Amino acid sequence: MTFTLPAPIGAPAEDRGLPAGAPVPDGPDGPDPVTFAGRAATRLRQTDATLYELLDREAARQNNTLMMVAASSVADPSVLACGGSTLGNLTAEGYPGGRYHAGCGVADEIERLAIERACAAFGAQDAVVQPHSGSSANLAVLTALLSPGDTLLGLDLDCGGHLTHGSPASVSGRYYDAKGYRLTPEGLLDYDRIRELALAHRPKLIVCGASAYPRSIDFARFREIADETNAYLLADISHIAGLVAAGLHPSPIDHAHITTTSTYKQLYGPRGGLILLGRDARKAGPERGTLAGTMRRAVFPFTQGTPDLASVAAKARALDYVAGPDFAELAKRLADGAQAIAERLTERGMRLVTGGTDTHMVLIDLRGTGLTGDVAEEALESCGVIVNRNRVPGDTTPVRTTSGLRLGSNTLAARGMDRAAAAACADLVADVLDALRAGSGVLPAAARATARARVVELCARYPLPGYLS
Ligand code: DSN
Repeated sequence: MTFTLPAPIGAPAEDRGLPAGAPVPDGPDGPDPVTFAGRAATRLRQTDATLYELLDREAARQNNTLMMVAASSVADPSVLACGGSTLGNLTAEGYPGGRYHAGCGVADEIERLAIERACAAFGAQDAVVQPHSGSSANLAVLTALLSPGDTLLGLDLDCGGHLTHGSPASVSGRYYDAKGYRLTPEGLLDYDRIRELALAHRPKLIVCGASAYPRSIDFARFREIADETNAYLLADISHIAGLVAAGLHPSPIDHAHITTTSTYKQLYGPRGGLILLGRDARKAGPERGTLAGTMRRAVFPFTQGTPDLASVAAKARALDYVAGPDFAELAKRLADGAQAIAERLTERGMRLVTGGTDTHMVLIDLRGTGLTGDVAEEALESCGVIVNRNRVPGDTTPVRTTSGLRLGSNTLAARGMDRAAAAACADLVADVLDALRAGSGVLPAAARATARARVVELCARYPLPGYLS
């Protein structure tokens, strides 16, 4: 099955897959004054065939593979349209009503709309919508609340924390005195131990949230610990933001002083980040003004220059969907899908970190199977199943090897997959891993061909939403 970018209005019939000379219908994919999408695609094809071909191949790859990377999702074409719009031409340093360039009247309206929608989606009091990513959002928070050398406490990277939560590989662990908390032998957060560490180290900031933790997080308990130790609490909900917005995971908005998220994972939005504030928004910040004002200054001018207004518009589009009536169904589907994957993998004899999931994420512990994460990831990719190798608690293998695989259901849910279809994806994963084990780390060609055919069939039955029709 091939997948090409849509032909523009006015393109010859044969470019649209119609018989030569057939009347060309008007369609939604032609040039328009907002994105110039069709015209832009034609210009790209005419002026840079190399790049056009690469983009076409990537579109086909996404359509014809099962994306199960927990840190990804698929944005609606209307989100992509905003990201590719003429707003990308705009330089607009500052915030609505206080820019450092002229010509920003429309941009102001768009940014205000994005803020309004972010607040509506999460029940927040205020939002900063300019961070270029979740990492940028976290680093803005850190630099606003901490001075170099100050102590922060976050989940260790190899227990599922994020680089920006104090890893020595990141500014967050290099410029600050980062202390880490770990997990119980079962892979769970140990709140009593976190409290002990907070009392011992007296961090100025406690970070909760994770990149590889499949269970619910008790944000209220974290806030109790932060209050007892006079620390700020940052909740990074990048992985679970959709479940939070849909009410399927407890919300940190009024527990954490500050909540951050990336927008391209469970919000099905563009590359980007958000800073959200709840009941502490209007309280005094560490220096002058409110905490919300501190966060705005932390993004611009402290850590970023001009915002990407096209991305801000794309966030506004995605957040409107998140706050709307259809999102609850999608969020329920992704939670159900993850449950179905966890159940089926367990039935198939796989060991899961924590034994299951409360979120979209399932972590397979490969220890004892003779496989490592890198070999399993590569074999699955060769069949069209895209996952990522991941360390598991207590892992002693190098980061590029790992003893685990991390799976997620965001994109499967967007494709409309119900529990049964998600379980079929889990069976596919289990079949490939079983065949890989039987082949002592080499996937037999017949097993690959069978798995690849099942992937193609599933992708055709559950196409990416809005892309081909
Ligand atoms: N934080 C990284 C991950 O979870 O994979 C990228 O989003």
